[in-house]
Amino acid sequence: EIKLPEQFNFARHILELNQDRAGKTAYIDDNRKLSYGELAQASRRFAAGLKLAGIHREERILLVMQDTVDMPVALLGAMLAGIVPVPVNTLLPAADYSYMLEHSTASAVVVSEALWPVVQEALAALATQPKIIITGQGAASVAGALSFASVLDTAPLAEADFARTRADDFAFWLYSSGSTGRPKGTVHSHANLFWTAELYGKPVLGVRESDLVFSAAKLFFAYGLGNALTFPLSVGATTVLMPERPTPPAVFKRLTEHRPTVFCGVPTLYVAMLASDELPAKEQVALRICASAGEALSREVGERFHHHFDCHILDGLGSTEMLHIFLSNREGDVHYGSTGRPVPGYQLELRDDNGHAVPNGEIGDLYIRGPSAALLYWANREKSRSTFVGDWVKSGDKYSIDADGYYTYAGRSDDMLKVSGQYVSPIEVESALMGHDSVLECAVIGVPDADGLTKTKAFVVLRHPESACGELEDDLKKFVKSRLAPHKYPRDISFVQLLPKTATGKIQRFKLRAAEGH
Ligand code: 3SK
Repeated sequence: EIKLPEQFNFARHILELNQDRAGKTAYIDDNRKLSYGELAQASRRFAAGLKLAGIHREERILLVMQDTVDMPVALLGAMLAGIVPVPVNTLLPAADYSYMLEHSTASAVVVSEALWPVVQEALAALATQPKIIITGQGAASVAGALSFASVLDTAPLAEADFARTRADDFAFWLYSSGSTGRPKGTVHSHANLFWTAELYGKPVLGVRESDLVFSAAKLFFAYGLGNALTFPLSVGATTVLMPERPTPPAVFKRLTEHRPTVFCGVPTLYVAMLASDELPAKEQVALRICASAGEALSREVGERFHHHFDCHILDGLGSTEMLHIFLSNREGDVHYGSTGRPVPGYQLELRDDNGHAVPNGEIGDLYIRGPSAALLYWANREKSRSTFVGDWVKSGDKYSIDADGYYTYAGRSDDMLKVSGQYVSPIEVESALMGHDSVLECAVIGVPDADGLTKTKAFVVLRHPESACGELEDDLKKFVKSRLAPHKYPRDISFVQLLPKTATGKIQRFKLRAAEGH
């Protein structure tokens, strides 16, 4: 049985583990390759540079960064110094960054040059300004900002100065969204990263030293962070990073040019890849194993992918709170249409509304217990208490178990939707729509498409029903896109005369779902 020492720093652990691989490539992006030796040096320099810039241990730094080799350097460098990186989604509107900067009281924000305009807008709304570090040439035109290169331009942090963190110390945060309220700052420890590699990355996904790993899911997601940092670095593998959005052409380019052996995606992407005319032939790629998470992968999609590439997709379930996958299919035991069985090291329970275990075959609320569980939601005692219940973490998903122990997804226990592998709160979309002058009231639900993927659909009552037209529909979609992260806009809008409501005026979304046949 593995036991971590009390004193443990995940970044230091990774550097020590790969000391003898100094010449081996750790990361490849569109412009650069970084060897393990260079990764160690750059991380140590970044750690020293942050300290020189006046950032102290346990302070947070927000990372608004695209997936390039700078991102692992920033993550590992911060952790080496005991500074807490908070990587965030790069597609958010300015208001979300303002909230996260304020909520985390970040001492610094590290920004990819291309994302500076939206971060600049976010900063304008803040009373207190963090230090600003911008990649590329971005800092040259921003008063007081440091360039990423200048932070790196210092002597590497001496080993004696590595932060003497404990395994249970705060290492990094990830923001996770709920059906109501603001995103929650999910606080993870150094030990948690270690455990996701030990329990899932190595034994289930089977990442090994000879692998070339490519994750379409970005490093700012818990899923991408494991796929493209924790797992490959824990075995000395090489990782390809892609800064742009994971469209099929962008993914095919990497699959055929770099020929990764391990690929991690989400169901929407697998569906889009299989539907594309440009889908590469099996011989053009070198895939050995793939992972899917974010939402349930349908049986047909899994089978079609396997038939085409002769490579399995391991569908699994993880969460930001558990940091990575705790329920999964595995090689030699792939049941498409099911999320598989618990990852050894995690215990799962399905409970009824009274908290009692449900019998096999019945649907229950999923609870998980395992060593990679987050410590808390920052400054949110109420949500921390209702999610982290004793040893157990409430996932918010509903599942059933068949007689052979395989788990099948049965929906969410809250109103949350999973679209393109990311959470969407119907309430958030509704309030964005309500901001449009023409909308009197509205309701948003999830509707499965022909591939079994959830799409958001809005039912809108107009102030002037006669104004309903295709142009207004497009306008409403654009309106939501301009206010929320792009994956949240409703793919379909139906103009209705009224919404089904209870006697007390609560919208009955279940009636809308039933009318859609679900
Ligand atoms: O969405 C998931 O299934 C997931 C998987 C791994 C890590 C994190 C998440 C949210």
